[in-house]
This record gives sequence, structure tokens and C-alpha cells, in this order.
Amino acid sequence: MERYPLDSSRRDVMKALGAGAVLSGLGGTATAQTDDGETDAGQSSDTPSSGDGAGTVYEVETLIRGPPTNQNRPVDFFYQPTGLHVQPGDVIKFVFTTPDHNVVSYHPAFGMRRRVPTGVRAFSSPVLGWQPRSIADDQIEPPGEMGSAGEGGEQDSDGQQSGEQRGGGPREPVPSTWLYAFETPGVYDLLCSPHETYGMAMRVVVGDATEAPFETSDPNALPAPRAGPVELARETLTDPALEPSNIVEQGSVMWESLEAVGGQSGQTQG
Ligand SMILES: [Cu+2]
Repeated sequence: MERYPLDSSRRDVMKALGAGAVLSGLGGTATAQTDDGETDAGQSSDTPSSGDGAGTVYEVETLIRGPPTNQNRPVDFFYQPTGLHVQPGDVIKFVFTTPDHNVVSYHPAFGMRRRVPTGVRAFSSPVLGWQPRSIADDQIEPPGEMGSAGEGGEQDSDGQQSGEQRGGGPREPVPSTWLYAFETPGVYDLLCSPHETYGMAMRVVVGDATEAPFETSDPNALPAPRAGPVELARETLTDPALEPSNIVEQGSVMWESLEAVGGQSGQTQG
């Protein structure tokens, strides 16, 4: 069971939640923050008490790795971990270790069958981590439009995307991040739009509500594309390793543990 409590992420969370949340959040968290020099990671939080008001922050990375474990994709695109169990109020900090991914909920508002708890609003991140060199020969400004929008000192879109400050000098290799707080118990399936067809999807179980009424043991029973996970994302999300009960039991499920990836699930259960 791997957990990623990140005390230093608190500022990012507050940034994400907005100013109002910052003020109210400060009161709750300031007391828990004993001092700056030490991390509370030492006190293993194996059973974080629910309702303490201070959500644990977990990290999920966007990764690309070859060679592919499926011939229908050029390399493996995946979230790591691919399955994660959190408690209501916990936050996942998505770290775009490799660029050009996003995090999208399967939600009717996006034209897809709901694969998040009822009542949860649609959410998605931008495609993050993008840099000009990420896409060969990409042009930020179409020919002939260079400088036409310059009113002096305008920030270009590239400067805004990561939210990181960039002074002079070389860029720091700090990955973009995006945070989401999971408040409602239940099962959440998430996808990466650019790589869903390659299987880049993940499942988050919030609390101990492991029922996934949207799931079916027969992927072919799912409606046509855009109503459910398409192509290899179906394979990812229907993998035995990502069954909600297994995610709760394991705490987190690594990409390598998926049977579809070739993980040896030692226990052969009937
Ligand atoms: Cu992706």
C-alpha cells in the first residue's frame, strides 16, 4: 500500500481551491503544521481518521513508457498509480511528468456515460505540460499574425499554461500539476483525452463505496464509442486489478499490476 502524503502541497491545494478556501483552510491546517523543517511523513498515516478536515494529498503521475505492452499502441501511456483509494476530502495532485496529457471525468456533460458518482459535476483539467518542442513543427503563432496582438507586455499562452513563474534563465524542469478534491464517496473513472484509445485511464475509489453500477463484465455490452470508455481504455478499466474492491484492498494499484499489461497477479482466483 503506497500513499503519498505531501505536506508541501498544501499551498497548491489552496491555490486551486481559491481565496475563500485558503482563508478557511488556513485555520484548519495551521495547527497541524508543527514546523517547517520536518515532514510529518515520519508518523505513518496508515489509517487517516476521516473527518479531520485535512485532506491527504496523493500524487498521480502521467507517464509514457516503451516498449508497448499492447501492439495497438506505440508506447504505454498511463497514470501511475492506475488505481487509487482515497477518503472523502482527499486531494489528488496530478503531476504531468510527461507532457500532453489531461484528466477528464467520464460524465454525461462530456457526452459520455457517467462513470462518477451521481451528483458529481463534470470536471477536467487542461492538457498540461505542453511545450513547443513537445509537438514537432508546431506553430504557436500562425504565419503573418506574429506581433499583431501585442499590446505590450501581454503574456503569451505558453507562459500561462503551467502556472509556474518563469524568471530569466533556463526553464526549470518542474512538471505542471493539477489538483482535484474528491468529496463524494464512490467510484470515479478518469481518462486522458489524447490517449484514451491507447488505454490511458484510471480509477479512483473514494471511501468504501465500491459499487460501480456503470461497470459491466462484458465490455462489448457497453454502448457505442463516446458513451463509454473507447478502445484500450475499456481494457484498462475492466482489468481485474482495477476492480473497486481490489483498489480498496491494495490502497493503490500500479500500472504494472494490470493483467492487460502483463502483470502476474500471483493469486489465481476462480
Ligand atoms: Cu495521456
